[in-house]
Amino acid sequence: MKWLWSVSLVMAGMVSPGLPTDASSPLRIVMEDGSPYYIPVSATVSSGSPIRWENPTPTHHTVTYNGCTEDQPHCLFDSGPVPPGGEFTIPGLPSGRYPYHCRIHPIMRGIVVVIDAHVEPSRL
Ligand SMILES: [Cu+2]
Repeated sequence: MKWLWSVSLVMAGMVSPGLPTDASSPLRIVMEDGSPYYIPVSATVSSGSPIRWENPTPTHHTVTYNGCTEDQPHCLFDSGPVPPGGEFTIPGLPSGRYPYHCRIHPIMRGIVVVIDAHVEPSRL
């Protein structure tokens, strides 16, 4: 039934079949208890593409943009505690470099590099 539903969406024009898969499906980043903690630790994604962090570890972690401090309002994303088995997804970001860390374990650090997409994201 699932493939039939997908075909129906494409035929109805709700899903553009011409977009590359990396522009529509989230980039996956997996949290780990050991170094490098976020895999990949440096993730590159096109602007407008969503990013999803998954937590398969037995402990809580966060995905917190480094600009998120109590003194600064420049908090572009902060997951809050993501429980074991949980995940956190953000919509597309504009191009730029976004270093982030885990509030609970500050040794955990990663970066998302967003590059300009050549294809306009679909407008639904
Ligand atoms: Cu952590």
